[in-house]
Amino acid sequence: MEALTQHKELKQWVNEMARMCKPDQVYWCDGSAEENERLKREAISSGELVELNQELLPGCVYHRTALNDVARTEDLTFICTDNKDDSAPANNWKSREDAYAEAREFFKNAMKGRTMYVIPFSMGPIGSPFAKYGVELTDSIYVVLNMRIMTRMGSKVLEALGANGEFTRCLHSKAQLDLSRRRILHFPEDNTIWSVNSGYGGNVLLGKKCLALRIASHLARKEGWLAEHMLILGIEEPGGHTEYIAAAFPSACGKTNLAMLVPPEGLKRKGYRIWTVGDDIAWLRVGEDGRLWAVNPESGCFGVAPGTNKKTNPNMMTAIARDTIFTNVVLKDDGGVWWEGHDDPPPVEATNWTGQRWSAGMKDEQGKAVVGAHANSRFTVSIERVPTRSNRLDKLDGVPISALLFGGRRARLAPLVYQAYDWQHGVFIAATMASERTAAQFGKIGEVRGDPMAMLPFTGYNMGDYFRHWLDMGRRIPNPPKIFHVNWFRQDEQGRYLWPGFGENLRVLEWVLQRRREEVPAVQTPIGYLPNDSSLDMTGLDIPPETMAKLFEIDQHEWFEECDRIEKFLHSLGERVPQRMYEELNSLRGRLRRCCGLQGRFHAAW
Ligand code: OXD
Ligand code: MN
Repeated sequence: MEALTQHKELKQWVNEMARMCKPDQVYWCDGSAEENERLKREAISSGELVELNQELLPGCVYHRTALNDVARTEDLTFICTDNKDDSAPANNWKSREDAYAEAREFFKNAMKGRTMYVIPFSMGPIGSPFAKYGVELTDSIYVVLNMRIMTRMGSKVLEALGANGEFTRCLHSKAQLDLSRRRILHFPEDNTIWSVNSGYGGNVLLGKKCLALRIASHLARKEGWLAEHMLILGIEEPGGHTEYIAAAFPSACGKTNLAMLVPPEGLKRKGYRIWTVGDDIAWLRVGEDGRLWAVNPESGCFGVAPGTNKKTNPNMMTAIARDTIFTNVVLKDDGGVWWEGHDDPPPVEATNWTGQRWSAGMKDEQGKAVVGAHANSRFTVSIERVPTRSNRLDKLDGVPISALLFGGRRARLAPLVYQAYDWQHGVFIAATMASERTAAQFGKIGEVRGDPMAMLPFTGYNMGDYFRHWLDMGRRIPNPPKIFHVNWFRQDEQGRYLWPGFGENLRVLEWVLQRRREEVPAVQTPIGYLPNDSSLDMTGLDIPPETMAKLFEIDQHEWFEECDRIEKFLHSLGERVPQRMYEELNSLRGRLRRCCGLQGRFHAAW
């Protein structure tokens, strides 16, 4: 197909990349439903996709990645700049020149015998002041079909680009899916991304992590806004007014579930409703009214399947009943899908994510249980299919943000919720947050790692500069959102969760909004403001006061250890970490010394 564009630079670049990758043909995607169907059929006949049972799951398909290609490979992900300090130490660094030279070898002839698809896409509503355009070249139909769900893609983006619009140059090839030659390379100085030898979503849907977080965070710093790993949620309060919050949690810590939570009975009766704006990424700008405004640059969800069911996320279960791409889950013999934590009982006749015949309870030769779905198996679905989708998804100026939440998975230490004293303290809390590693990253699951703003794997520049940018943003927002830390995952000594989570988290969000409006008092503690015993609405939730006390306990000894971890962590991020972060740490230590009782424990007034 001839390119329907007058954009000379774009055409030249496509030709140049085609000369390197040598595809048999180049195909420009128009984004139409007809094209989607045609490509889907082609992928089904080639075996790249499996058609699922169309009566059970209309419009749904199934895909398996290579066994060595199931999660983002952070160790093979690089921010490539001329000056090492502009990227390292939190990022892996390569010089621009070296990175291009090495990857050129991997891309050379990589698309022989294949088609190169040209995908023009927009992150953010087309025409919005937030929108950034990109063009991804790929030899994978799976990528084209996913990009059509996750972004606004096709001819309308070429129109918006006109003859000389700015765009991010995204090049992807599966090549041979060779792990030793896998590279996910970002060139912020050239507005370019190259990804090779992978087929896993987070590595290859280049609009998502690569553009909307790593490249966008670099652009955001230059242009005075924020690109963040945050869900965006509308909370319609009794009376019909909707407030919006954005919340950052590391991968696989429940952003998708929180973004579409179902209010518990008591709160529903009061009149609360939830509206989903986004489940993974937020772009935030200062609006003319002096508030912070957010858009979700994506148009779909690439969610983790295991654990998703009618209890944890009924809205998502409705969404993925049609027009969904399932990756690395269990394929049932009846053409349905299943994963650990699904509502249905485990299938007797099925194939697991590795393609082996499988049934629940199966053991390998060492006697270890064989899983059905990979722990990081996924579904890709349009946000349009989510019953709680907000009617402001396509609003060009987004939604105004009242509160920012940060949180991780912490079995100990962090109370259910606490509020920062002010913007700078909030930036410190966010910059020093930590979480236990999950299956979304390669590495040792469960290990606590510092993950500033949940952006450790996604900040496209020096982390110290990123903290400074956050501090500077505080000065630019006349009416800034309030900042909170939450931890839904605190456990008792037996490893049992103290808080039920999911829909019940709305009780915490209600307090957050009340605090934003300064409607309720709070207890001042060494780490921030905590709710007192009358300010969380606990109607219908039967949690003993001892458990509540544990949820809000601040253990002085553990917090001093945390301060040591924070100090080491800040040092590990290099010289550019602003002094103000160390000053906040000193103040925290001082408050802990002054405030804690004789037993070294401090309770909010539960
Ligand atoms: C994701 C991730 O896929 O954070 O959203 O890994
Ligand atoms: Mn994510």
